[in-house]
Amino acid sequence: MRLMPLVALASLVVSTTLVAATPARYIVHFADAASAHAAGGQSRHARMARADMPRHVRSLAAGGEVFQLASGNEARFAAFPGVISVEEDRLLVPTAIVDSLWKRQWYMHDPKVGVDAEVAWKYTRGAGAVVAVLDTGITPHPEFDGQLLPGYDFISDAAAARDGDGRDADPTDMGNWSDPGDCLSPQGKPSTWHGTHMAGLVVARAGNPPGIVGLAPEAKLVPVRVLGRCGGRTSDIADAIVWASGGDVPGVPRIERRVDVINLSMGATGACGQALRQAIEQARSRGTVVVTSAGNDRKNVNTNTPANCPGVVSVAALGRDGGMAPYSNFGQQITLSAPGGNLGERGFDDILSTWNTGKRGQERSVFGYRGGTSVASPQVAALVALMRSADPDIGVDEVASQLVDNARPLPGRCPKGCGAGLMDAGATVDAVVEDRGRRP
Ligand SMILES: [Ca+2]
Ligand SMILES: [Ca+2]
Ligand SMILES: [Ca+2]
Repeated sequence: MRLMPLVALASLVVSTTLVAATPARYIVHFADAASAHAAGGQSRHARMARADMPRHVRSLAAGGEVFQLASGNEARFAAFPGVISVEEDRLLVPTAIVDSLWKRQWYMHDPKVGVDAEVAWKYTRGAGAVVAVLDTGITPHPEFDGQLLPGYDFISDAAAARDGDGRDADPTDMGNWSDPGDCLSPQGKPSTWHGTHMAGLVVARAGNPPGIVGLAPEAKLVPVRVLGRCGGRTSDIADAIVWASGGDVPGVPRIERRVDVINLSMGATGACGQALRQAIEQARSRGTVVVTSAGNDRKNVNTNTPANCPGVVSVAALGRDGGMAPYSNFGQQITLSAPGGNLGERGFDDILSTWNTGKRGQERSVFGYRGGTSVASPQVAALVALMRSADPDIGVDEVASQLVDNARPLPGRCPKGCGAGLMDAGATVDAVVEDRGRRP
């Protein structure tokens, strides 16, 4: 993983670009003021006889005369004496403020292995849709300013939560570092800021601040904290799924509106238990799509839960070459795949998103690369947000079938099963918009 401190980012660049406009106006340059004057008079006289002659508009301060003329009649200027040159009075538009790390977000725009974000953005950037990320919580980051809705902290064990109490309304990520001997592991590990990385992939702001942009930058994100020290309990995760999808959880105020999609970039070995099964089925019945990572165990996905739960959209990871990433789970229960990176061989082949420098507690907000099926899943969740923004009435099963029907054939190899192929945001949103138009 590589860190890119915020301070190293180049300043905001706003430049202008020349673009060709409908050439209805021209700037004509004359050899001398007398010729210019004569041309102005000539055009007035000529127009009394013929409406398609140039009309003088004004003189420019630095030289040149502006004329209006029907497009394609430029030859009319030849009748003027002393003309040196004629140029279109072209329209200039501000260049979009580009996120300075956009080029490094290959997973969004690479023609072969990217998800085709820009085609989807012709229709929508996610306005009106809401995504819940159930994860380690959230850290403050300039890319999240104005992007978050109130979340909740479902970790009921204060020791795992590290915030001094059980469930509460503050989903701030307190860090999930472990000391040697913790979590049945001899080695200690630094905090992962996993939820922060997931959130950026969905809703990092377009343009300002000029870092990255999420796939659904006009959607809103509900940060829900369920993973703490050594992970998260099924019981807390099941309650959080019910809550985010608009259901009642005793002792927790109901969410203002059910989210369109829940992202679960998490897993454990084993069958799908009844608690998660019921929570997911309830969420689906209320109209919330559940997207999960397939897991990074190089195994059949049917060994990993919740990716093996009925009704979920389960997402395998592709490497930089567009084939199945070597760490990814696979198999018949994969719905589709998304870019997940190569896991660290070369940092920039992984997935860039929002991050924090703290080894234990939070420190500075930065950007960092991570790989895994974890980072593949929220890209699909963000696409679901775009779909719901394009068509708020699209149902849970229709979302899944559109994702599948519009996935691209894999650019690389996946003999063991990567579902329908590579998620294609452009083709999928295009299809949703078309179908919406057909609905009576
Ligand atoms: Ca707490
Ligand atoms: Ca808390
Ligand atoms: Ca940004």
